[in-house]
Amino acid sequence: MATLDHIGIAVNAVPELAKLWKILGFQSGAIETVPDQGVRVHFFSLPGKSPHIELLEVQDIEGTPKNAIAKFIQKNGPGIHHLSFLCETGELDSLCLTLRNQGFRLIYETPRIGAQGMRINFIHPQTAGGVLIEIMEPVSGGA
Ligand code: CMX
Repeated sequence: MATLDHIGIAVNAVPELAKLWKILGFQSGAIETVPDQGVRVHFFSLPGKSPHIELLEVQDIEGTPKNAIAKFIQKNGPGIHHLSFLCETGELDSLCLTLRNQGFRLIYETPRIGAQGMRINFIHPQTAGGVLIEIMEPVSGGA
């Protein structure tokens, strides 16, 4: 079973939005650059509770082939970019297989490593009602 882990929000102005989430009681956590995704992730959490918030800031990295967040902001402006669901370690591959077999389009042939060392894949918004859905699992023995 997958649970809602976080909501990813594409942003231009991190400091203003950081202020908002702090007023709402969230604590700012780590800031992590994920070169593979061309993004800098700012984590905000309610202590001990899910879902948390990830503010996704474009990180210009030379050699990044395609920057999903930059393209999203260019087309839509800032806003909710994805919902992310967490499953148990060892469940992601079979979940991907089930989704594929049921006609859902996955972005990656095999999961990649994303923020916080998670194994991640995405369900394409065109087969998910216009919502980009991330599915992820902690890496075995880590994260
Ligand atoms: N939410 C909803 N719809 C989206 C979307 C999003 N986040 N991103 C793109 N779309 C829509 C586009 O607007 C487009 O709609 P129309 O066909 O109606 O015009 C459609 O999906 C397909 O667009 P596309 O041009 O074919 O594809 P894009 O180049 O825009 O790429 C996607 C879309 C999902 C394949 C790409 O963003 C991707 O590979 N995402 C996975 C990686 C990612 O998002 N990384 C950033 C977060 C990383 C992290 O959290 O660490």
